[in-house]
Amino acid sequence: LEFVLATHNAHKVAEFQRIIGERMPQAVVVSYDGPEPVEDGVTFAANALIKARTAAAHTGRVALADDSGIVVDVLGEAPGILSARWAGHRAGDEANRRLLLDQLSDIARPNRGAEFRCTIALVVPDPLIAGGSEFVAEGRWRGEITYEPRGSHGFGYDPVFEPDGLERTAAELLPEEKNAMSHRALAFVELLPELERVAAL
Ligand code: ITT
Repeated sequence: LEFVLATHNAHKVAEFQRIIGERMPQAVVVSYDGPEPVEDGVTFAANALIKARTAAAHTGRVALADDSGIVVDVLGEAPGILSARWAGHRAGDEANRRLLLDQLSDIARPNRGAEFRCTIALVVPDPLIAGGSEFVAEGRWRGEITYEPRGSHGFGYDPVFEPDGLERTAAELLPEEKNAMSHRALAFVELLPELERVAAL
C-alpha cells in the first residue's frame, strides 16, 4: 500500500514514519506537497478530514492526515485545535509553550491536568472504493502541564507535558518510547484494521 501523508509538519512526518514502519512495514509513505487547504473546521476530526480530502483529490491516492493538539482542563479544553498557533500565527513552539505556562502560573497541581489528542483521517478516493470512503480515528494521551519545560526530544508542547504515570516529560522520552504510547500512536493503532482492509483492495 502506498499512501500520501498530508502534513507540512516535519516532526509529525518523522513520528508517523516510525509509527507506521513498526506496525505496517509494507506501507510506503509519500509526503504531500500540493496545495494546502484552509483548516476552518471547529473540531480535530473536521480539520483532519479537510486535509486528507484535499490530498486525496489532488493526488488520486489514499491519503492520511493528522490534526492534533493539547487540551488543558482548566482552560476549558483550549488551546485544542488552535495549539499550533496559540501565541500567534508565526510565533512558534517555544512561544506557544511560554504562553501556556503563563496562563497556568496561578494553577497548582493537581489542577494542571491536560491531554494530547490526535485525530487521523483516512480518505480513499474513487474509484479505489466506488464513491470514495472516509474513516476517522482518535487517540488521547493524559498527563499534566509541568511548571517549567524539560527535555529536548519531540516538538510542540512535549517539554511541558508529563504523561500520567511518568516522572519525565514527553520531551524527555526517547522517540521510540513516545511513539509506543502517544496520542498519535493510539490513533494509528485504531486505524490499522481499516488501513489493512484498504491495502488488501
Ligand atoms: P499540519 O496541519 O501541516 O499537519 P500543524 O502543525 O499545523 O501541521 P495541527 O494544526 O494539527 O498541525 O497542530 C498541531 C499542534 O499541536 C502542533 O503544532 C503542536 O503544537 C501540538 N502537538 C500535536 N501533537 C503533538 C505532540 O505529539 N507533541 C507536542 N505537541 C503536539
